[in-house]
Amino acid sequence: SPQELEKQQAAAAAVRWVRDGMVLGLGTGTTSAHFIKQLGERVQAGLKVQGTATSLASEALARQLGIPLLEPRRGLTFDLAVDGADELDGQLRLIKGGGGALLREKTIETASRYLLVIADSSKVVPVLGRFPLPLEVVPFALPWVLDAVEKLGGAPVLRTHKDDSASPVYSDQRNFLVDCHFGQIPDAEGLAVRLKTIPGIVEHGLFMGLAKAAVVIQGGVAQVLKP
Ligand code: DER
Repeated sequence: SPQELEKQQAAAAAVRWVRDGMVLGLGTGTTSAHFIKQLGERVQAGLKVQGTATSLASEALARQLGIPLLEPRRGLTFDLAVDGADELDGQLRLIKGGGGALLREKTIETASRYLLVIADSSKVVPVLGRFPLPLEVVPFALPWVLDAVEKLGGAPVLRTHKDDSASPVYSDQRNFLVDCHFGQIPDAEGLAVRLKTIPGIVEHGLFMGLAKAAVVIQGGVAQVLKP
């Protein structure tokens, strides 16, 4: 599909940012999967990098492709993290978490010197919030989190599997994921602060002040966007 091609193009552009010796944060989602696959080809051709993945799924893919992986340890920082986004605005504020990996993504990307977002053109928005904001929630706290999110103006929906089991989707940390439909988020910083006061919300999908650049395919060409 055209969107899949754009994801591959964005991933290919990002691979060219990688230098020998880099310690990389490896993102999660379909665009990041293209990046990891193309990075794997360069590793097999002799590129010397190490990485830590932002999800068990990305870790398995990277391992299968022979990308040397680093376990979490004190003081570990990343030269470059490459990851997708569900939405990005003009200041490179992001909504992430569509793939359910927001906790490890925000952890790794906060420990990274440089976060490069890779995205197809459909992700660029004037105002965040059309995409429902993902939260990672401790199961015990769910009812009260749903009440609190509603009070903030978001319609919260527990993320369930789309098969007839309708069983909850679990994060890699065995927590629930809740998607909050705000429609538009005019004050993302204010909402981020309020969400952090709600007990049981482990992490939210607003990523602000983290992305230094984004490679977005526009008109079939890779554009580099900066805040
Ligand atoms: O879950 C995530 O944060 C992913 O990076 C997501 O935001 C992008 O997923 P996609 O590349 O499959 O569109």
